[in-house]
Parts: sequence; C-alpha cells; structure tokens
Amino acid sequence: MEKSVEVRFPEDFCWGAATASYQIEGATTEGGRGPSIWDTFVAQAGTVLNGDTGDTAADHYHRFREDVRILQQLGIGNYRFSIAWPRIQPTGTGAANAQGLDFYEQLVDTLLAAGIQPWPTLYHWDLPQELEDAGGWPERDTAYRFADYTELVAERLGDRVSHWWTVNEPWVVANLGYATGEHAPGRRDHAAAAAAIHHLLLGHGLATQRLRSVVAEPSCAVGIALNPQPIRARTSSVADLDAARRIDGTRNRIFLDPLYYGRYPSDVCADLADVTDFSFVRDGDLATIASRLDFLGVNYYNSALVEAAPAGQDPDNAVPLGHTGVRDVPRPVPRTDQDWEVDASGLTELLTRITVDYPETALYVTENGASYRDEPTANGEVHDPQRLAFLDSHIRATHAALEAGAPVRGYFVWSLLDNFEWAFGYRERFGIVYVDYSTQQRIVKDSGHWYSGITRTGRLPAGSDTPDPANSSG
Ligand code: GBH
Repeated sequence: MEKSVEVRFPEDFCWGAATASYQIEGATTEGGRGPSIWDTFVAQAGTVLNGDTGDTAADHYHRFREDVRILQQLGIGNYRFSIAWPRIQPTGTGAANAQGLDFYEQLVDTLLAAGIQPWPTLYHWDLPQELEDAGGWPERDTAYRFADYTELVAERLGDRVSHWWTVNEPWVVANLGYATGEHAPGRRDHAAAAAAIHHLLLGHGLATQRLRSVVAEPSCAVGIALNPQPIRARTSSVADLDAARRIDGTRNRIFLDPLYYGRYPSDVCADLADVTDFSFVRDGDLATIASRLDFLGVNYYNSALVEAAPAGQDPDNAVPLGHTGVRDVPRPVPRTDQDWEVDASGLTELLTRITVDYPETALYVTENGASYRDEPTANGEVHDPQRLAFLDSHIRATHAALEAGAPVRGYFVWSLLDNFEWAFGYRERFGIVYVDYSTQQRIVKDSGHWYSGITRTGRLPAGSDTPDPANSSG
C-alpha cells in the first residue's frame, strides 16, 4: 500500500456525477416516448447479456425526485444526465412532444431547487428508430435532424441550463454501433462507421451553432464528451510505434483534429484508404465541426497497450474501421470485475497530452468509474473498497494533471446509480449508489459516502489508507 499525500483542488472545482437516459430511466413507452435503436436492439436475441433490457432500468423516470435528493444529501453540486431524443421527438423529426420536454424541465427545476447545476448531454446513444430506418448516423441528414432536436430542447431549457454536452463518445457510437455491431443498431460495416464519425461531428457542430443561436451567450457553454485513450506501444520498434500511431489516429486524432483544427489527419485518411475515401465531407463541414468549444469532456476508463500483429493474426473486430496488423497486449495490472485494466496514470497522461496538442480549452473529466459487483451486507450496507480505491487513484491522477498545467475544471463520477450497462445489462455495477432492481431501493455505497466528503472539502487527505485495488479483496 502506498502512502499518499494530501491533495487540494481549487475552490471552484466542479464535482459531479453522471448518468444517461436509457441506462436509468425505464418507462420506455410512457410520456409519449417513441422507440429508440436501443429498444429495438435489446429485443433481438443474443445482443445483451441475459436478455436484459432498459424497459425498467433504475425507474428514474418515476423516481427522479428521490435521485436528486440523494445528490443533494451527498453534496454533489453538478449532475450530468442525458436527454432521450425519442422523448422529445418520438419519430426523430417534427414538433416536440410536450410531455417529453415537461419531464426534463421538471428534472432541471428539481435540480436547481436543490442547488445542483444541470449538465445535460443531448445524445447518449438513444437514436429514434425512424432515423435509423432512414439510414442512421452514416446518413448526412441525421446531423441536421440532431440540430433541429437540439433547438427544441434549447428553446425550452435554455433559460435555466447553462452547460451543454452535444454528443457522448462518437467513437463508441460509430465503432460499436456500425462497425463491430456490439451496440445498437448492431451494424457491421466499416465504411458506414467512417461516415457515422463524420456525421456525428457535423451534428455536434450544427447543434453547437443552433444552441448559440437560441440561447444568448455567455449563459450557453457547449462541449462534446469524447472517450480519448492513451495508446502506448509495447516496444519502441518501428512496427509497434506505427501500430500505436494508427490506433491513436482512429481513436483520438480523428475526432480531436477536426474539432480543434478543422481537418482530418492526413495519416489517418491514408490508413483508412481501403475503408473510405471521405467523400462524405462537403465544403464548409470542417468549419462547422471546428465551431469554438467552450470545454472538452474526457471520459476515461483506461489506457491501452498495442503491438504490431503478424499478418492474419489480428483478432476479428478488435480494431474497428478495418485496421489490420494491430493487436491489444494484455498487461499484468489490476482489473475491475468487468475485466477492464486499471491504469490511473493514463488519466494524467491523457489530460496533459490533450493540453499540449489541443490547447486552451477547459477540460472536464465527464466520466470515470469502475464496475465492481458488490452486494449489500445483511445490515443493508454496501462496502465497495475497490471502487473507492479506483476513484481515489483517478481523482489523484486528475489533480496531478492540474498541477502539471492541464486546465481541468471538473470531475464527474460514472455513475451516480447502478444502471443498464449496455451489452452487459445489469451484471455490471458502476454506481456510487446501489440499486436493488427488484425493489428499486437505493443504497449509498461506501464510495458514495467517501465521494461526498471529497465534494464538500475539495481535498483528499494524506495517507488515506485506501487499499491498492491490486491487493484488496472485493
Ligand atoms: C462509457 O462508455 C459510456 O459513456 C457509458 O454510458 C457507460 O456506461 C460507461 O462508459 C461504462 O462502460 O476492455 O479494458 O479495453 C465507455 C466506453 C469503451 C470504455 C471500451 C472501455 C474497453 C475497456 N468503453 N473500453 S477494455
């Protein structure tokens, strides 16, 4: 166990917790909500572990007041949630469904009354099914539909919401949704995934402009939440370094370069020549995509180590967008119960790297957390020492980035509640609050009580005897 030093965050550092609509709301047929691609996907056999669906989830649609009360009791002053597009436009186009807007207005008003700042995400993966039927994100029109939907939301909530996230993790949407098929809509077409990347970025840019036209600045600040990842090479051989360059290209730079500099990296375009010719890019698109970002959201789970793979030995689908000749190298490091490697140092590396390569934008860690499958004890407590240690080490890594000069302004834990973890269903538990899915009872886990202390004081005490996740037993 390592002795840690005290770290103090600035007074105005933003502490928060995050969720997403389909993962917590349930009530998928209530309030005039239309079907989304996730409703369709989960209904197909073999897509989600144990056949789980988001039909009920954490029943947040009916229990949001209780969930806001929990945030308030924990002293968490910022809440990142997402708005379900099919609640606002059940078929993805046309007039707003008033009940959908009412729901989010009530949520926002309840948050504000509790002294909690709302940080809505406009797209966290629940595309209206009709838009997928018309081609989905590989189709250019979807970007324009996203801007129209954004306008409807901004008109209703713009007078009381001052921070907006457009799209959550376009890498996941494009690659898992359209290339590997692990997520909705379950397509497996690398060229379609490449077009989806561009239209997600275009949708982000159009929505950013639309927000600013509806809501007067400065009360309207906009960003995008990416899931960039530090990519390390196993050795410094030319082959391994080149493998890392290629993955860094499609994981990170294919998003960051157009957002910051209005261009796709030429090496990435060359790497993808067999997949796409980028003919979906039209005049003016890149300027739209490069609309000023007020902040950048960084969702961080871990880093990756890659190496060049001998021809024919790269595993199926391991590398999206049709890359071949690269493979992931497993490392002898602690893993979460979901088998994800834990590497807090990667978060410091990522935040400082972004600061060097894409400077001058406020950074927020918009998601960070881990799945450990702890269950309540007989007396109804949930002890989750590994999650607590995970959060402790990553909040320290965030502080290290701040000390090193990265403009990090906030940290949102993923997640407030245990929830529907996409293809893994309810087996994985990311919450700092436990959810009993048979009773919908909420229990604040040890990590939640601990995080509450951090949010109130803005500091992590010295030598807090947080166990090393490697050595602690769950
Ligand atoms: C986010 O996605 C989502 O925004 C959120 O909805 C979700 O619930 C949360 O994270 C937890 O999954 O096997 O070690 O290589 C995360 C995207 C992409 C992060 C795949 C982890 C693989 C880990 N993820 N990545 S590993």
